[in-house]
Amino acid sequence: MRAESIKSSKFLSKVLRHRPDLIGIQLDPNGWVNVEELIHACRKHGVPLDRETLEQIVRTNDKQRFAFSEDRQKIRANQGHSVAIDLNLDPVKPPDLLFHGTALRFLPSIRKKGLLKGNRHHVHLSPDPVTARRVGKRHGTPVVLQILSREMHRDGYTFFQSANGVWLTEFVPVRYLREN
Ligand code: HQG
Repeated sequence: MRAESIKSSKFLSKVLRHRPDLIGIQLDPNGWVNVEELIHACRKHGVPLDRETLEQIVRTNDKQRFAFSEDRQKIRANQGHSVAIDLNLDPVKPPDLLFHGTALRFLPSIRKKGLLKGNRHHVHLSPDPVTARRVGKRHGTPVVLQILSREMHRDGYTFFQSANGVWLTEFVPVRYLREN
């Protein structure tokens, strides 16, 4: 992706997940915004976006962070929101194990409190340890935790999977965490 597209992509993440107000737009209850409205608002705020660049960002984004609606009139972020929207995801049975990448410095607190969702809507879990390590690295020295997702599911915890393959759940209590 070109540097300019990466910059626009980061800006889009911010606007579509956390700060639609930055460019004076509102997300609908399911997180969608009209594409033309988004482009217009971005331009008005000095971000030179056009339909072609947006299509390219959605298509080539390394983690498939964004999706168009079926009629391609609307766009939303696939996960990671802090604003109150409902992605309308259906509960899915998770695999036996999932993974969570975090930083070493968070471990003492995680050992005490479990995995908390913080500002986001869910705790984000990865399908494999390699992906989890990459996620953890964003915060410092990475550590990968195993999540006993089969047991959690059996005990009544609900899991969702975002359109780009990230596993989501409300909270992971300490008893379902393994450190090796
Ligand atoms: C940690 C990226 C202390 C948690 C990624 C994490 C993901 C605790 C940090 C998505 C804790 C929150 C989300 C506790 C959890 N005490 N720390 N009890 N419980 N934490 O960024 O999972 O590139 O909000 O381990 O790939 O790192 O943005 O969550 O380290 O899918 O598309 O608190 O963001 O995707 O950090 O990442 P974050 P995350 P994008």
